[in-house]
Amino acid sequence: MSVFPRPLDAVAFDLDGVLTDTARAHYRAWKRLADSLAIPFDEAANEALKGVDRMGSLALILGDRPGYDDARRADLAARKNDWYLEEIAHFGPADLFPGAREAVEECRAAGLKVALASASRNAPLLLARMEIDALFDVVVDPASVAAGKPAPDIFLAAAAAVGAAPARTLGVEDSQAGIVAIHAAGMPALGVGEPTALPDADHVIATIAEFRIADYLA
Ligand code: B16
Ligand code: MG
Repeated sequence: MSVFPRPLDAVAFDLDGVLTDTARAHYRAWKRLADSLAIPFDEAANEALKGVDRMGSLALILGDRPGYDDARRADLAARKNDWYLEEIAHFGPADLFPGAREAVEECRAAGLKVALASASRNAPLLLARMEIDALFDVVVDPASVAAGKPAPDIFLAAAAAVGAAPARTLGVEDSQAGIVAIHAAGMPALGVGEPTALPDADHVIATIAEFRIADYLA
């Protein structure tokens, strides 16, 4: 039985892969790093990195290869981020997915609080460049939570920051790690993407253009 429709007070959106295609930019930057280290890395391997924070992603790429102490890892992560910043240097409102701004505006119009629950430390920069920063009541700082996705911390922080109960906060995610995090927080989970890649989501839409808050709100 579907968990929707249900009473909701808030929506916590993921950013990368939900509102904009930075997933591609992350992939290209990680691919550049992996190639420079002669570590095999492809789009299939990249799936596991989606939603996972920067150091966690690097750990997944390096695996158990020896010779990567903390200082080297910090250096590699900084290099990847520089390349990522190059990738998003020209981002603007046109880089929002079709329907992304409307999805957030619809939630606000329905009287719901809107939070951003992105693992990306670059999220505030991206929101500003895409000119949607003013639409969010709260942007959770991923550095402020103890554990990244798939831990529930960032979604719990998002709900708490807007004063909503987790069970009345809809989480919207494109990554399996994110769906696991949403459920661990006790929230209903809407997946955006390929249903087979998001088997645990309570419902999956192909893109954010399909998002209609009325489909989920009782
Ligand atoms: P940064 P999300 C996540 O954003 C990305 O999906 C993930 O690929 C990335 O490693 C992570 O942000 C950290 O990003 O290096 O910019 O801090 O999907 O949670 O919005
Ligand atoms: Mg994402």
